[in-house]
Amino acid sequence: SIVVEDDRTGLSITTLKRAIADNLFYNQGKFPTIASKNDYYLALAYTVRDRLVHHWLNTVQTYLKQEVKVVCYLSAEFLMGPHLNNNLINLGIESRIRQAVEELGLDFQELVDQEEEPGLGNGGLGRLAACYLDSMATLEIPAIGYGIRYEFGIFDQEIRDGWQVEITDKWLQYGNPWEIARPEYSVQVNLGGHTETYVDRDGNYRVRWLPDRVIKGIPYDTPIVGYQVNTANTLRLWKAEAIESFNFQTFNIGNYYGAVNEKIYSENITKVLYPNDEQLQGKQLRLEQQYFFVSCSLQDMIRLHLSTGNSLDTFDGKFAIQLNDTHPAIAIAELMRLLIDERFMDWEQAWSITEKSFGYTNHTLLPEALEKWSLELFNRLLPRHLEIIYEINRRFLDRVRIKYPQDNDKLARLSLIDETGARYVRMAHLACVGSHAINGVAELHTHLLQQTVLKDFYQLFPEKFSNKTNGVTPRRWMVLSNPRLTKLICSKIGDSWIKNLDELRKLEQFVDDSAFCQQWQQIKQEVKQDLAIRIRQRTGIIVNPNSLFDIQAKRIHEYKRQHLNALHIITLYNCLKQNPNLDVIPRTFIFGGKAAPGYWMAKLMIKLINSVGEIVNQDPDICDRMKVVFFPDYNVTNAQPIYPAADLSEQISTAGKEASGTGNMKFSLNGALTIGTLDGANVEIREEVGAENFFLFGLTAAEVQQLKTKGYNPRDYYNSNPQLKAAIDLINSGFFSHGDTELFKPLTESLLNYDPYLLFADYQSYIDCQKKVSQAFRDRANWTKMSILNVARMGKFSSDRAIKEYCRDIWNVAPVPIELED
Ligand code: 26V
Repeated sequence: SIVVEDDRTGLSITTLKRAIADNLFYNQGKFPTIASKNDYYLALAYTVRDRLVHHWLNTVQTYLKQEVKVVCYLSAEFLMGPHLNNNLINLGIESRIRQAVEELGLDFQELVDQEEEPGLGNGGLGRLAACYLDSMATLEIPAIGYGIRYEFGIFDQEIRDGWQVEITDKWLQYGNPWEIARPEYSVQVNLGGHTETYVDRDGNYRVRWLPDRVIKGIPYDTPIVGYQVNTANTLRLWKAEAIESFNFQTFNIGNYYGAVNEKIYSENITKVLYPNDEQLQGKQLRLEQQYFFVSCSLQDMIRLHLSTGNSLDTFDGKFAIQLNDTHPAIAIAELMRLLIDERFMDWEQAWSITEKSFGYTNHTLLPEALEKWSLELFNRLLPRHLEIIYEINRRFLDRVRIKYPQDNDKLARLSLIDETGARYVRMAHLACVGSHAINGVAELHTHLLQQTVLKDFYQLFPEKFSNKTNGVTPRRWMVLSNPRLTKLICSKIGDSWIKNLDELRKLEQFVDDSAFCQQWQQIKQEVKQDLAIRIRQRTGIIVNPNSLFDIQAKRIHEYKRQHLNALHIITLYNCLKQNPNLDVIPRTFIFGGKAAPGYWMAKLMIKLINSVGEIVNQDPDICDRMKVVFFPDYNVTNAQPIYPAADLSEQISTAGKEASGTGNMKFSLNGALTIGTLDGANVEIREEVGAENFFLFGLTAAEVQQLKTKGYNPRDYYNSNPQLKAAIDLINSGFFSHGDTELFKPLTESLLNYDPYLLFADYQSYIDCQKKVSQAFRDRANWTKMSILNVARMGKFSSDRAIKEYCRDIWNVAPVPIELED
């Protein structure tokens, strides 16, 4: 029989081949003979996009028609990673596409590798937003991700002479096939100027804002396809541009270049992502970015809401707005302004709607990471918002005063304005007061939040607080990144675990099945071989795939303690030098991660790791027993083959400092065992996989607190621990730095004199625990068993579970299945 398939939607191999050729010719404007790899990638990407457009448009139409409640996830970062492969998996068309591409005589992987990943995030927080979008689409939850379309995402990292070098991330330079600009939904955003009061026709006092800058926000939409469902939600990112009319005045008096300059200034707002672990205080452009995307997004919600004929009275019933940290917290003042100044609602009603609409997720306890903006800057940029914040604060403190009469310290601690020195707006306080729900991202973190940074708020409104332990999407972090293990698991327990990760428990019945264990170990071996090849390509270092792959991959930060890992490496090296015939388990130490460009200590940590590697890797006494690798440019693309190759996952932050961690989940889900402290989600991972399948070391958060209170002297540990002393002394001797005894002094001196993250206090416990790891790895059969049990018990850490909890406890939203018409 004859089947006529539409070249835009058909899925037969013949149609797919024709569609790719068609897109190459008509979209790329190339004959096959002169087409580049990237041309072919783009032709393929458009072919895949064509096949999801009907999902996407039907989803949007269904939400509008049924007037459903929509989750609006406000985040300054979305670390999406490459789209092509993910879309293929979620659409379930990977094998057909692969076949079509191969029949065209092309290398599928080579085309996939062409995609520049959208690195619009720093690390955990941005990647969490991406996992949550995947889960919301898969669970058929109506959702829009709102954020910033940075022209330059997180910098690319190169390592030169052991140092990090930052390279501009020009991810858009060859075009982005996954986005569609929607200039017809552009909005205007005001900045600067002043406010004035006026009396309206009914005799009411009103305020208007007379800004001195107006910027246009243009939305760019990217579809977010759910796994094996018809839902395709939207990620809507805003780009800043100049409005044409604003500087007509300048234009007319002949200052053409002045007007063009204005345009350049306006477009600066969405130019570049800030590294979030750098001091951001006082960075005006950062506050402009935050306000810009928040105002665009809220105006967009109001437009959507009114377009279906609704009144703003019902706004909170139709939108659940989640604040991903305090970066978008200005939304609370902005929604108030939009409702009161622009829609003439009264304060009480506007406040009631605002409170019911917002939820706030906190992602860090580090005091230096809590956002605050000086009143001077705030007033200069957002004069009306400052007035609104003062009014929110006045009403809030009045309530506090009634509850705690004559407790001025309490009032000062709770105030939205920090007046302890120079005055600041405290964004976390604004978020707490303006939201009906506040959550931390792991049980320990939520507990510490309630006992420390948000203690007074917890006492005031305990009912607002809850925990939502983070999760990761098994689609990207297992199915896509570890196809071999996915296939093995599916062969045993089917594939429903991909949507219901708790079903991984069924793997427990196979831990004593020796054939299965053999296969499991075999796969780990193959994946390690693949990574070994990549390591050789990227660094020139040859590693032994039979060695224990010990991996720490995450942003470089003192609290994450990559330098503690380095101290272990140096200690092991010293042991081998003293005792050359020592029978040790060969290890490959692999690091990956970027340091914020202005964070000198983190950059020095990278240099230290590379310097130690340089010595260890070429020392003939060490032979094949130790290798140290710094894998450059750790990002989503590079992370995908790293997690599956780990035997050991390093999660060694100082207890109480890592809010949750999500890399810890990705490693364990892929069969790595964890060496870790009782920090963040490590605590819950250990609970789930069982203490006997987890390598625990170090002080607890409470012990850290006690030790600091009592007075911590790192030098005592140095003086009384010969191994530790030897490691530090070796660094200071210039042994790893071509005789330069000064290079690492800032690092060693900081440890000896302050050691704010208690490396020395945890050192011995870590070294002892690493010995146990090595011992355990000798018994490969048992190690494999532990690996299988880790995977089998990771169900809790699916982002699907996390999203279901947000839906139930915070958002009050339900799934909306999408039917495909036409
Ligand atoms: C910001 C700053 C700014 C000032 C200097 C120090 C510093 C350190 C960290 C940060 C990041 C704060 C927000 C953040 O990215 N938190 C991460 O969120 C992840 C998702 O919930 C979580 O897994 C990580 O543990 C947490 O660090």
